[in-house]
Amino acid sequence: MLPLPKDFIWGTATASAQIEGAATLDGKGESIWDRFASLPGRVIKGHTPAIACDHYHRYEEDIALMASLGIKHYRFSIAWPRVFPAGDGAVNLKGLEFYSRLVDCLLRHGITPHVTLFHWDLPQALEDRGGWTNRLTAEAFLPYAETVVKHLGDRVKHWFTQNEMTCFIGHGYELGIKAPGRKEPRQIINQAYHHALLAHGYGVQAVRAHGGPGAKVMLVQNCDATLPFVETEPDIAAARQAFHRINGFCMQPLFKGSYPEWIINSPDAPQVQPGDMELIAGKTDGFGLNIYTGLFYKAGTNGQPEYLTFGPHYPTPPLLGWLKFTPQCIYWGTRFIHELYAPGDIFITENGVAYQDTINTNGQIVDLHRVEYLKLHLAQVHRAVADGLPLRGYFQWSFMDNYEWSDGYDPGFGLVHVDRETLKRTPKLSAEWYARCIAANAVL
Ligand code: PNW
Repeated sequence: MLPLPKDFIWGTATASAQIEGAATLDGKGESIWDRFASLPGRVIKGHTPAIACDHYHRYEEDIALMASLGIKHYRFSIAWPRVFPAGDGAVNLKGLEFYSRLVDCLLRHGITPHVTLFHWDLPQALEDRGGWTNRLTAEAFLPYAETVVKHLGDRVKHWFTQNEMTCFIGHGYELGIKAPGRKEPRQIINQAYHHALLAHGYGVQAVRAHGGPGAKVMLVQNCDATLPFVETEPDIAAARQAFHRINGFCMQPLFKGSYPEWIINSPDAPQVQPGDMELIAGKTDGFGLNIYTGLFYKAGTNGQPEYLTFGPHYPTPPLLGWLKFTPQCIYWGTRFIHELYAPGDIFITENGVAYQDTINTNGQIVDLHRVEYLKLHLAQVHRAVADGLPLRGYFQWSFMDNYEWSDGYDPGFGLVHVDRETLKRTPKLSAEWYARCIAANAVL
C-alpha cells in the first residue's frame, strides 16, 4: 500500500466530443470532428461522434455512477460549437444551460468540476476560415472563454484552457490523421502552434478577469516524456536534454516567455506580434500533464542524447501502437517539467489504457490488465510525491469507454464499459479497484 497526501486529488476525465453525442441538438453547430468523421476513410469503420455515449441525455446517471465510486474530481470539456455554433457571433444559450445543469449535478454529488475549455472540437465555421492556421481562431477563443467563465465561474474554480496542442495541431494540421486532416508545411504549423499558445493566453486572461476569487487556470499538454535508459546521472542528463529539445517549443514560451533559438532562427519561425509572448506567458497556477508513454534515451558517445528505438516485441496494447508500456513516464515527465520549467503544481490530467473489454458469463468485466497498468503508473505517482515533486493530482482517462477519435469506438479506455448497441453502462473491475484506492487514499 502506497499512501498519498491527504489533499491529493483523485479524479477521472472525459471530453465533450468523445461522450456527449447530440451532435446537432439544441442548436449545436458542426465541429471539425463531425465533419472529419463524415469523410470516407478518415475514421476507423466510419465511426462518428454523433451519438457517442449519449452523455448529453444520460449525464445524471453517469454522475450518479461516478459518485457511487467515490470519485470526487471530474475533468470534462465544453464543446465550443455548442456555445458558439458559428465559432463567434451569437451565443447559443441552450448549450450553456447544458453545462450549467451538468455542473450543478456534479456539485450536488459532491464532485468538483475541472473544466477544459477546448478539447479538439473546433467549430467547423472557424475551420472554414483557416482554423488554427488563422490568428482569428485564437482571437475568437477570447469571447468564447469569457462567455463560459462568466456563466459557470460562480461554481467552477478549476479551469484548463486547452488540451494537447501537439495532437490538435500536430496530428490535425501536420500529419493529417486527426481533424481537420490537413498536411501543411512547417511554417504554417509553427504559426498554428503560435495561435494555439495565444488562445491559451486569452483563456488565462478570461479566467483572471471573470473567474472570481480562488479560480485556477493552466494548460493541458501531452509532453513526450523522455526516460533515462539507466537511472544514472549521464543518462538522466541526456533524457532531460532531449525533453527540452522535444517539448521546448511550447514549454519555453509558456513558462519563460520566449521561443527556443532553434525555432526563432529557423526559416520557418512563426510571425510574432508585439505583446504575444507576454500574453502566452501569463502567470498560471500550474501545469496539466497528459501522459501515456515515454521515449528512452541514453548518453550518446558524441555527447548528444541517443534515442533508443522500440522493437516490435515491446509491450503495447493491441489496439494502440503508440502506447508503449513505460510506467516510469509519470515520474520522469513530472520531474523534468519541474526541473526545466518550474510551473508550480503539476497534475496528471490524463493517464490510462485501452482494450476491447468483454463481459463474461457472470456479467462482469474482469480487466486485470487495466488494473495492473493503472497500479504501476500510480506507483510512479507515489514515487514522484515521495521525492518531493509538486505532483498534486491524477485524473484517470477515462471514466467510460468513448469515441477514441480516428480510432473510433473499438479502443475502450473506460473504467466503465459502454455497450455500443444499448449504451448500457457497466463498471469494470478496474472501477472497483480505483474506488478502493480513493477510499484508502493510497495505491493498493
Ligand atoms: C489523448 N499519441 O489523446 C486525448 O487527450 C484524449 O482525448 C484521448 O482519448 C486520449 O489521449 C487517449 O488517446 C492522445 O498518439 C492521442 O501519442 C494520441 C496520442 C497521445 C494522446
